[in-house]
Amino acid sequence: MTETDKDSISLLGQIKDKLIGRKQDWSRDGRALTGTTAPHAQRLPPGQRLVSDWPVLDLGIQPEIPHAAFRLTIDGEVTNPVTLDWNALMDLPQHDSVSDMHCVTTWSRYDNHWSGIAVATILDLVQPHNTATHVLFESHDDYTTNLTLEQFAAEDCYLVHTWEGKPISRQHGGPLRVLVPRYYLWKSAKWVRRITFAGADHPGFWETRGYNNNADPWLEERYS
Ligand SMILES: Nc1nc2c(c(=O)[nH]1)N[C@H]1C(S)=C(S)[C@@H](COP(=O)(O)O)O[C@H]1N2
Ligand SMILES: [Mo]
Repeated sequence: MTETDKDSISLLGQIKDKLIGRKQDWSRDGRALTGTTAPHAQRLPPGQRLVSDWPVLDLGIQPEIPHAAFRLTIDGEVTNPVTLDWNALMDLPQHDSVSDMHCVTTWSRYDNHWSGIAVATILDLVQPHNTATHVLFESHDDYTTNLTLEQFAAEDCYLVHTWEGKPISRQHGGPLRVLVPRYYLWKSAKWVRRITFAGADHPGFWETRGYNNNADPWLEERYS
């Protein structure tokens, strides 16, 4: 092991200690509890700073998916598995919404205007079995992320194609991305191609690389 390796390992240890320490402080003064009892009483989650631009974060691949080639498969523990092309997706009821985004790299962006398909519409369409407890998302860059069905079924979750009145750009996951605004943005898959309902949890790309499985910004669930 080189000195640099040792330095970075002890640095990680310090960060981890600091994070654990902070969480312990919060749980002592009860602040962590606001995440479940009054989630949005404080609009800016702890440790976040407001930005007015929209940063781009991904694995370095930004797949291009023309509408003609677009397919979204929704399968797993459901009564009606479907593969939707772009027209089928657009034929579903469309909804507008406004929500904030919170990225684990500490930026937050308020009042984003979206259009897309409500998760409730998707649930109506595919009819998850009552054995379904979790959802796995797969994207065209092979990124994956996971949620509980309860997290995904929240009323502010959408499959979105439009941001501020314009098609979501390729760099931000267009033509279609997932939007799960009450969790850190790594839970919102860009370029989504498959949504699988399951009876067990399947941790995704970041969740198997040290990120927190639950990812609630108000509980500062950044790392595992
Ligand atoms: N397909 C895919 N989705 C992804 C990612 C990715 O690398 N690939 N990165 C995640 C992370 S870590 C973040 S912070 C957000 C960033 O979204 P943005 O680039 O539109 O800001 O996308 C999430 N969804
Ligand atoms: Mo991220």
